[in-house]
Amino acid sequence: MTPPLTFRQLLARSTTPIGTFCGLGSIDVIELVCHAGFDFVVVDLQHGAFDLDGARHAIRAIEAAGVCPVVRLPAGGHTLIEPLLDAGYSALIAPMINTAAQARAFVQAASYPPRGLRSQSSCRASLRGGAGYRKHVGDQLVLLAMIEHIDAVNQCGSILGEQGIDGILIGPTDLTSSICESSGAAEKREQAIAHVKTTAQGHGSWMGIAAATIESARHFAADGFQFVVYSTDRRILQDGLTRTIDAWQAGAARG
Ligand code: 3PY
Ligand code: MG
Repeated sequence: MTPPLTFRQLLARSTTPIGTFCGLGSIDVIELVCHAGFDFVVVDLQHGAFDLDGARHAIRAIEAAGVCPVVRLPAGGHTLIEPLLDAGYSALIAPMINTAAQARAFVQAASYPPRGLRSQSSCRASLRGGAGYRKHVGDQLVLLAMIEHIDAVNQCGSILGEQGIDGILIGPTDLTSSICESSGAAEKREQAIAHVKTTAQGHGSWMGIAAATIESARHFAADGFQFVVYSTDRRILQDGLTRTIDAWQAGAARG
């Protein structure tokens, strides 16, 4: 079996990769998402039902389906970084990174010395990576800081300046809620997104964004974002169920 593309390999293709957040905690749902054709799956430990053990099962299912596994950590959940890397995840998203110091702590937890504090052990990742694992793990590792607070927008230059941060993922929902304005929040959010985008481009960093609709996902891809995370497994399922029952009820009303 050919191994799935890594996140770096996905980003090197000419088409914009699309993933979704999976938080329902179900390996069956993850398999459905993979077989639907998503390029990557984000196992969501921030808002989802997965624990470490669930995330360890999830990576096996995602890889077996030939899809790229990514994990979103809980906010401030750096103690999980080591076991998630040991389990074989090599693309990590840290939510709510608002300062350069938080970005540095993220990089340190994910890196072996001398850059970081990751401890060495034989693990699933080293078994698969072979003898050179420790030396080469950095070539595959992708660390993405979520920019989803207006403070993070103001600090995004220094966040992206931290060595080891490969890129950012904008979280428009939390970003909007951090813009404490009753009017003009949408315009401020657009300005904030444009500022982050220009800054990321200036740093040569990867930039992705969470999109609530497929139309906005397309818009962001056309606008230069290099990856999009569309919706969540929960919402996609809910939309499908709602559409189904709406169609049934529309027919019942006629019949
Ligand atoms: C946000 O938009 O805040 C997100 O975290 C996307 O999941
Ligand atoms: Mg968020």
